[in-house]
Amino acid sequence: MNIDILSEDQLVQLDQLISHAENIIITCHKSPDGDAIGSCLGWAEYLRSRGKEPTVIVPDQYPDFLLWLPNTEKIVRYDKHKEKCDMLFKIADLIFCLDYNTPSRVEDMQEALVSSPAPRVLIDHHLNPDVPAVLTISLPEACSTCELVFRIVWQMGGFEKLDKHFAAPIYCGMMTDTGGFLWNSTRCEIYFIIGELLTKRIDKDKIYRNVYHNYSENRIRLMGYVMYEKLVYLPKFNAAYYTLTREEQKRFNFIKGDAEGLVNIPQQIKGLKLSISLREDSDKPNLIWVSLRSVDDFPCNLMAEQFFNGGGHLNASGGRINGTMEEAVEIVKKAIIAYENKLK
Ligand SMILES: [Mn+2]
Repeated sequence: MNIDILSEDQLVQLDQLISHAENIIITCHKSPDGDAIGSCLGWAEYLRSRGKEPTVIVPDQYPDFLLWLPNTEKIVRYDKHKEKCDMLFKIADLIFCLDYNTPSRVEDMQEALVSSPAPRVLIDHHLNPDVPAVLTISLPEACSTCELVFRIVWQMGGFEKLDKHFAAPIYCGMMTDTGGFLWNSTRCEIYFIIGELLTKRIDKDKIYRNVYHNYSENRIRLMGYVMYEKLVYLPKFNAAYYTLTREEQKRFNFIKGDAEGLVNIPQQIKGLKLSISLREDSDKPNLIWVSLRSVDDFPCNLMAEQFFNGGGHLNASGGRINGTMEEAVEIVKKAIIAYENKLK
């Protein structure tokens, strides 16, 4: 299968940029996810196989469920080591920008990134790439930046001498950006790549467990409680919502991230189009966080803008309400009625 993405000129240019560079930095966006971290680690591994010693610099903390990835201990956090990182950006002679399309996505690291004299190379799959770079490798149809990193390494002939230290992070990023190959993952190139990654003896089932089977007992019980006691299902509107108060969060020893993904669960109800979560802030009174999920063409983002001081993507949005939970529930009911035609 031909999975080449670079033109002959780009291939030569990238090869020469790497060959001539001594101080290479690899960066990704703020709040790095599996694809951001995976692509940085995979690309670093490739550069090491070419005798380079790149530094992976990330703007801030990445999730615990990625800690098992090989070489995470080598990652430098900008928020923790600003001075050291600023110095590295000054002496850098090549910077890779992975998994983001515009400099503002690195937030506090932006100044260091754009003022560095080093040429930048962008490798990304978001729409409208806008990072000043000598080489922009952008392919929005790719499932992940990890897919792009693989295809570049493959085309450069570097895959053969790499091992699972490359394959594991690349697989991990492809998996997390597709929700475990549940969405945006129907292109056959993806499975060609997975087939090749498996030859490096990664345990894909274990990678899945490391990332997704990572809950505390409390979180599992909270999930059961919310779905059994708190979910309000409105079959006439193909919608559902639930509330989660501060008291309840305390009862289940709620920690940051425990509510993550809860709002997706009601979507497993047959025919459901809209799921809404209302969660009281764990500290601030009268602040309710709203999450919305939808399927097909139901515009969560418009509803979030109109009713919840928020916005987002077509099928996944968020917002906030300043008020009590009772008031928030009333707003949700109004919003559902306002969108009745689109829900039925
Ligand atoms: Mn990505």
